[in-house]
Amino acid sequence: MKISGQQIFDILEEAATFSLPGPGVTRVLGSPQHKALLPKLKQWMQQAGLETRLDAAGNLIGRYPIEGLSKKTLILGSHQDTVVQGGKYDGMLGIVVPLVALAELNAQKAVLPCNVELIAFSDEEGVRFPSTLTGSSPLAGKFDMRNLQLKDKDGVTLEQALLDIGGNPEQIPALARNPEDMAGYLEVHIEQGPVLENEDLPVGIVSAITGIERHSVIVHGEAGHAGTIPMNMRKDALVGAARIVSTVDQTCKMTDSLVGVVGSLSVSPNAVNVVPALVNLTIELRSPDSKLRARSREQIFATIQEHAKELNLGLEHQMTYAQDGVECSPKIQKGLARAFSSFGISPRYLFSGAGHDGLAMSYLTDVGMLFVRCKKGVSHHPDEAITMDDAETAARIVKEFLLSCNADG
Ligand code: HGY
Ligand code: MN
Ligand code: MN
Repeated sequence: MKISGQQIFDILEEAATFSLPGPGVTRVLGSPQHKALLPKLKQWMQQAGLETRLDAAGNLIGRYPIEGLSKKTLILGSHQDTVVQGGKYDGMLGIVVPLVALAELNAQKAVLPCNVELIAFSDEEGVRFPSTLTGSSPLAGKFDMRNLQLKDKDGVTLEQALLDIGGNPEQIPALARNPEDMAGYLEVHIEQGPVLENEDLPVGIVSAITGIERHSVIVHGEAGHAGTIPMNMRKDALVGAARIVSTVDQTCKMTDSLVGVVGSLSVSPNAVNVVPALVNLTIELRSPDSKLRARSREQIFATIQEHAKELNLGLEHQMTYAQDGVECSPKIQKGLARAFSSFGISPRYLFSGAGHDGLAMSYLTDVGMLFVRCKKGVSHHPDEAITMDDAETAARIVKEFLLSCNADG
C-alpha cells in the first residue's frame, strides 16, 4: 500500500459498497452496513502497518507503529458514517488519504516528529440520532452521556447502536484524552463547495469552521375532514409548518453570514383528504458569528410563535445541538502551507460552511483541515466527485506535513 490516486480510489470504491442499496452511499451509525465496514477498515489499517483498536465509542483507531521523536500524539481522521444517499468521499476521504500516507511512511520506516494516530470516527453526521460528533466528542471529554438514550425513528437507542458495532458505551467517559498529550488534529475533507474548483486549485487550507445549531419542532393542529371543515375553522399543522419554512428562509436571506434549512419534515396522518394534525420538522442554522446566530434564532422563534397563535396551533420546540464556530490553528495552517509550497502549490485559505469533527476536537487540541477540490462543489449527494490526482496530491501533502510538523511548538 503506497501513495497513489489509484490506490486511494480502489479503497474508497470498496468502502462505498458498504451501503444500503439505492443511489449514493447510505451508511449510518450502527447500521449493518456500518458494522460490515469495520473489519474491512481494520484490515486496511493493518495493511498500512498500523496497530488497530476499536474504542468504546465505536471509533477505529490505527496507531503508527514507530514511536515519534516527541511523545505527543497528532491525530489524523474523519468519519465513517454518511448522510442518506450521500457521496463516497465525505468522511472516508479523510480516513483513506492519511492511511496511504502513513503506509508509505511506515514502509520507509520513517521516524516522525511525534506519535501519530489515524481515527475513523463512528459518527459525525448525526443522521440516525438527533445528536452529532458522537465519535470525536468523547475524546474531547464533551460527550453527553444522556445522548445514549436518544432514539432513532424505530425507537432504537444510540447506546444499542454503539453496542451493535462493538462499542462499550458505559466506558465512553474514559476516552477523554489529556490535552497535554496532544500535538494537534488534522482532517482531510472534500471542500463541499465550489471555491477550489473555480480557482483551479487541487487543495486548500481551512481557516475556520462554521458554528451550527439544530432544533426539533412539532406543530400541533387538528385532523379533520378536508371537505367539510370551513377554511377559517381549521387547525392545519402543515400551514403552520409552511410558515416556519418561509420564516427560516427569509431570515437567513437577510444576511450573507447566516444559512439555514428545514431539512426534514414529516406530516401526520399524511392523507390526501385529511387536514394535517401534526408536523415534525427540524431547523438547522449555521454561522461563524455565534451572536448573529443567537439573534436570528430569537427572531425566527418569535415569528413562529406569532404564526402559531394566528393559526390556532400548538408548538413544541427543543434545541438538540449547538456548537460555536472554530478558528483553525495558525501552527497547523503554517505547516500545511509549508507542505503546499514544497509541491509548488500556493496556499488558498478558505472558511468551512460545513461542520466537521474538528468542532469537537477543538476542545482538546489545535485543529487544522486540508480541503480537497470537489466537482461543482456537490456533496451530500450521489454525484459527489473528486479526481485521483487531487486525492494523490492531498496524500503527498499529508506525508510532507507529517515529516515536518512541529509537534511541540
Ligand atoms: O452537516 C455538515 O456540515 C457535516 O457534513 N456534518
Ligand atoms: Mn457531511
Ligand atoms: Mn464530513
